Amino acid sequence: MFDQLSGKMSGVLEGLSKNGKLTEGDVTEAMREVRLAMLEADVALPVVRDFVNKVRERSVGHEVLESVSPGQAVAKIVNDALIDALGGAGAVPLNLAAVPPVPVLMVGLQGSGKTTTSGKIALRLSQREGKKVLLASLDVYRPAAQLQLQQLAERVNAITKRVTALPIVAGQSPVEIAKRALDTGRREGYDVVILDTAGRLSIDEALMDEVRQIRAVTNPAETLLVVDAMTGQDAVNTAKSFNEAVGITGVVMSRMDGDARGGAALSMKAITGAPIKLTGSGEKLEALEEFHPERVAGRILGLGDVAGLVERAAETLDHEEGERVAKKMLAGKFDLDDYVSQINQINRMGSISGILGMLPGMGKIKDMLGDKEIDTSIFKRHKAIISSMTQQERKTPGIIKASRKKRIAAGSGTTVQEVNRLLKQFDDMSTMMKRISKMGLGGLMRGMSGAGGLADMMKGMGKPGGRPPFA
Ligand SMILES: Nc1nc2c(ncn2[C@@H]2O[C@H](COP(=O)(O)OP(=O)(O)O)[C@@H](O)[C@H]2O)c(=O)[nH]1
Ligand SMILES: [Mg+2]
Repeated sequence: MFDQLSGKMSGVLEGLSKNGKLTEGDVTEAMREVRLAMLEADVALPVVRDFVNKVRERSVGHEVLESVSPGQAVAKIVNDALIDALGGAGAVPLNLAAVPPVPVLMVGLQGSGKTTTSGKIALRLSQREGKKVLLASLDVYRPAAQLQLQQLAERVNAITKRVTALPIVAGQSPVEIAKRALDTGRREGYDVVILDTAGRLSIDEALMDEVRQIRAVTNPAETLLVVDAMTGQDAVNTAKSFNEAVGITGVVMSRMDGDARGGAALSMKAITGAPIKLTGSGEKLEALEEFHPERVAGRILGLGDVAGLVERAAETLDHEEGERVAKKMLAGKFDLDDYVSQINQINRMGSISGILGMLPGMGKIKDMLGDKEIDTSIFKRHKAIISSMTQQERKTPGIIKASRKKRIAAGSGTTVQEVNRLLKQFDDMSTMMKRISKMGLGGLMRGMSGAGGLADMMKGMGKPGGRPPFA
């Protein structure tokens, strides 16, 4: 997700930062490239046009072009405009402020991921907020669909002990099931009732009618549309139709783990007015994330998503290890041993390409591997190289000079070039992390645009001996 766009956008901004001075012509040229990159990423045309105009307008003023580092000033404008397009700073949380049992209605086309997402949301609410959740399948067209939700509920319940599926009663209509779900929820003291509706292969009146009827009898606090990120513009058009026909309160974008180009995420808010609230990044129950526009913008511009990574690490690793890694990362102090520990945890944390995208400076390793299948053998080789180092070398890689490199390469069955590459990449990673840690986790969370955010970070990077921000 966003790989190609990210590569191009950071390339354009890097180009701008190289020049000390910028002319209006430079900005125009850069915006032409940004426009192409966004169109290639499948961003909707009106959104692209708006974005480019906005950035151009803000960039060609005197304050920007005559500033000390105009390239970085433009980069900040681009960052802000990306955050806007993605829905504005800060994740939009699920709204569960209603009298329990709070109904949450899941809608969308067939195969978009509604049932899976219902299970994921049940896990999240029961695990993090201690909510008691009832899952009800209103899909009466495919008998297997109700069983699918029942099995999901059992899997979630095995983890949190607070989730149940509404018993299946043959012959009931979706509206009848919805009423029964709310009655059961009330009687048995559930906090949330998730109503998983049937989809259709395409949008039709019958589907919309059914959703409208269910809405009318349940009055849901959230009507969440699940769309498949891989379908690009179609996802946006689907959302537009659903919003016009039945009204939605938020979008869940599934399959963010696929190689979608990212255009749907960038177009959703502008075209539909509905915020993306959650994203799905895999088939596992844990693969559900909040959507933080400022973090996504950071990833698109190659700044990495350290906040997201730290969060994910803290959730997935055992708690102590999570705290330890998070602290060291934020202190800009992690060493090669920590890198190995990261490698060891990567499988547990989810898709490798997802993690690589979150690590600042790791974009290059990803390019090296090509964008087909991420080949995990590189990590095995890195582990081999690091295991051939002494304790001291792992803590202070700076001491590894020519003769040590030869010894390490021989010991690990690799080459000096490979050792060099690992050290260089590790160095890139540490530099980037130190820089990001300067603004603090809080600053990062508040968004990369505010005071103490990207602007401050850029000041640091503009210092003599500093590196360009997007290198
Ligand atoms: N890779 C990936 N697969 C997903 C994701 N969400 C759902 N799926 C898969 O998509 C398929 C259809 O999902 P399902 O929940 O049954 O869709 P529904 O018809 O809308 O209820 C299933 O095989 C899911 O495992 C996701 O975020 N990533
Ligand atoms: Mg389903």
